[in-house]
Amino acid sequence: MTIIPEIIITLFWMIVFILTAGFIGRERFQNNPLLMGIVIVVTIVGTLGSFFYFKDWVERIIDEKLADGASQAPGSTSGVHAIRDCLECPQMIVLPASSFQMGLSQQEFDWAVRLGASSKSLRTEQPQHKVAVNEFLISLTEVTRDQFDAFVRASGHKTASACWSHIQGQPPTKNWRDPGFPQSGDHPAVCVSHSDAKAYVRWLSNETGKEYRLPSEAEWEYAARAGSFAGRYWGWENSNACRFANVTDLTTASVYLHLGKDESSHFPCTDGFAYTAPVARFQRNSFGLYDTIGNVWEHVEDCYRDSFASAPTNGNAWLTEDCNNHVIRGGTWLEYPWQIRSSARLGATTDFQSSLVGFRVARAR
Ligand SMILES: [Ca+2]
Ligand SMILES: [Ca+2]
Repeated sequence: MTIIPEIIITLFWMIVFILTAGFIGRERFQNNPLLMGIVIVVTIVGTLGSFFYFKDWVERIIDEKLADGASQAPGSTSGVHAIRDCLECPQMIVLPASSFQMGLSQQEFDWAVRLGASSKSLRTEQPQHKVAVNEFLISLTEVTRDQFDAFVRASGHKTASACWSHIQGQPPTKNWRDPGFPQSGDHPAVCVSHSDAKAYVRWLSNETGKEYRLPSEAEWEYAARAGSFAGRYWGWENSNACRFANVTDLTTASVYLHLGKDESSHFPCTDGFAYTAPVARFQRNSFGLYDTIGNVWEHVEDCYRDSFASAPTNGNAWLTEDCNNHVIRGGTWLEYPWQIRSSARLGATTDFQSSLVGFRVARAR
């Protein structure tokens, strides 16, 4: 983060304020009430604006320092008590019961618009509302190919080969074994539909005797924000995203030449992955979770609605009887920066498969 503009602006208005206060007592100044009025009004407006600008800057620095301090070495699970219910089960951690503000704050809304988001699309992430979440467990990472492969081998589950490729215009013929780009076993399983993810958690429940499920949308956002009030758990800046997530970086932009050249289309940094990245490769959030934002969109339990009006406030999934459209969260390796946010959400039909979409799992204690 560059701090020079913030310091210059704040110092400038402090000096103007001090000079104005000094001039007010002078006779020549008092003899010109119009000039004095204009100067006082401009000074007050500028000083107040500077104060709020400075306050916002301090909050951003604090948030990024908290994220830095909480972050651990990539791939490390030190400091996190992870639970694994079987050899091929995802590692789980306990998140404490708490409450948080779900959805877009006005500050996030304004920031997302500056990144390039449309006001209309952002309305689907509002109104911001307070949600109380019970204690639950969530997987440290997205479910990997190896973990999904164990499920397929044991259960005989068949997925469709109707996965949308990452290449626009290609017919949807891919599948989780061949998403259209190279993956090793520690990459997130993609081309898995909401139905496939539900089948996986049913199998996991049978295998372990624990009640595995997809996280509710509220649980997912609580987990992804990890106490941060910024638009991303690491802060607001685009320039440091590549330390925390696999995003549309300069590596991806070198492959997808149709992407624009500016910061509205990709992040101005290098994470080293043109497509998906192995899970737990980047710094985790202060809860200890990896890749909540970026790498792949993640299925959650809830049915999709285009607003949070009347959404549950108890952390439960928001369901309806005739639900064929479910929520996905977190953005991906091929997404505009304005979609790489804690609050970003989309709807996907129950059988929708994409090389951009995977999932992580949750369960009660
Ligand atoms: Ca990338
Ligand atoms: Ca993710």
